[in-house]
Amino acid sequence: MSRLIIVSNRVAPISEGGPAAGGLAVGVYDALKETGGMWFGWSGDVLASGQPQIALEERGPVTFATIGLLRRDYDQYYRGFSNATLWPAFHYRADLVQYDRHEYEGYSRVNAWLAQQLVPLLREDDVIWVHDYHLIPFAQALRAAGVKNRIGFFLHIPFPASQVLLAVPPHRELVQALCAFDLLGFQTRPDLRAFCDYIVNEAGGTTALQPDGLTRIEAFGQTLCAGDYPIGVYPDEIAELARAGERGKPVRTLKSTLHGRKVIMSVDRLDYSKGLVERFRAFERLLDHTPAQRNKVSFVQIAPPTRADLHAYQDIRLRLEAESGRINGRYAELDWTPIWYIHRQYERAVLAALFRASNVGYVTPLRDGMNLVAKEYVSAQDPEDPGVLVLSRFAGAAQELSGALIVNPLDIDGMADALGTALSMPLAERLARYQDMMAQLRENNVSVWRDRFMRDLGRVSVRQASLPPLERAQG
Ligand code: GDG
Repeated sequence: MSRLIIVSNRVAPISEGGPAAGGLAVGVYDALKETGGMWFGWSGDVLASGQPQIALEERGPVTFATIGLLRRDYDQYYRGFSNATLWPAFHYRADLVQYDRHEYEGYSRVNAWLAQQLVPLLREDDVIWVHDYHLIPFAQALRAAGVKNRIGFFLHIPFPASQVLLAVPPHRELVQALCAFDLLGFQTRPDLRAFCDYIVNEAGGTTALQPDGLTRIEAFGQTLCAGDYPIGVYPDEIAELARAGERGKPVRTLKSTLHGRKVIMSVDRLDYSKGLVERFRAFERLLDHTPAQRNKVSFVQIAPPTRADLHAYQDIRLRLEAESGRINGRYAELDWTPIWYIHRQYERAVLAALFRASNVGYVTPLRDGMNLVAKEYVSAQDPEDPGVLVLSRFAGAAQELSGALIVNPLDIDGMADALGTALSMPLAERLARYQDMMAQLRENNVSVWRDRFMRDLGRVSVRQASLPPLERAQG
């Protein structure tokens, strides 16, 4: 059987309770620990000088192959082009896009270097699955090094509309690089459509939907396939974690502090794409418009630090601190704090238990590839007495979780209304919505996501070699 080789920017440090904050780490680790294989990528170390060396570590069925980055590479490839150019652009924040040609050169250079590090570890029949925006040129780099294996790519974040992508100066080179993969996976159909739109209208290529549901793409002299593969979770595993934590200390502390008040819960990396400021304001609006909710509900926002050495992230942190202080200053009483803003990380089991103990899951990103927190929140609920999910229409998860109260995160009044509706929703309706969403989560769990992608990757390369040229193009 061929080995699965996962390549991602960061190989997550895995502790007993699974990986820490970050959706890619959670999803990929869950997918890999079942099949076994190798996970290759950056160790998280930044070296001042020297020659970074690969470290290999076996943990059960998974081999972790990690390597440090030199300071300049970290600055250009990771902090620079990946996170100050691609991340904002792909989340529709053209206003935050910074571009520096040297950083882009660093991005390309580090991709080529990482690919060269991987080559000696590869076997002929390995299947390589590359993840996310840091590694767009990775297949091109592997091919240049003579690698003939099947190579797939999954984008965890949105693929932006062409007019937004054009804000990234080397947009054409990036899309051309994507076309060196055998299979491209996107989180949702709208992301796949956005990619196809670029291929047809900007790159002069063709796309055609095949009977098997994959989209065949011809562009830049390459033929490849693309599809949508919404990432999932293991809902029953999360439910079990949440149930086990029901009587644990964090939940007891929460409950004793709340004195029977309701609780709205949010968990996000502290990222400007997550819509935190708008979310705080909508909670304030709920208190403004519904005096009966004052002193009856608290909003807990857990927001572990992330990319704290980037200016845009320091800025969102300051804004949130100001907003939570301002709102608490307006409404807090001696015995009640409206917003608990907690800038630290918790264990996965604690989060699951807190989700279960809360009445509303409040997940309102401005843009999100999928958003696993939304899926984890639903999974963690008590099946007899579930909470309500309030979910942004701009999270990929909204394409699947129709049992949520879907909101526009820019509509502060609309979000405040949805919070009010969620807090007073009768049990029968909560049950119906929960059951609907749980059925969906079970049907498309993270193994299904992985298996669909791997099955298609196994098919495409064989077929691409034998297919006749496209007869009919579609946008
Ligand atoms: C990217 C895409 C896509 C959060 N705080 C803590 C913690 N977390 C965990 C959550 C969840 C994960 O991190 C976050 O995943 P999300 O999906 O919500 O968001 P991103 O990190 O932006 O992930 C996203 C995802 O990739 C997967 O494809 O869904 O759209 O942006 O699992 O529970 N975990 C722990 N402590 C925390 O304090 N242990």
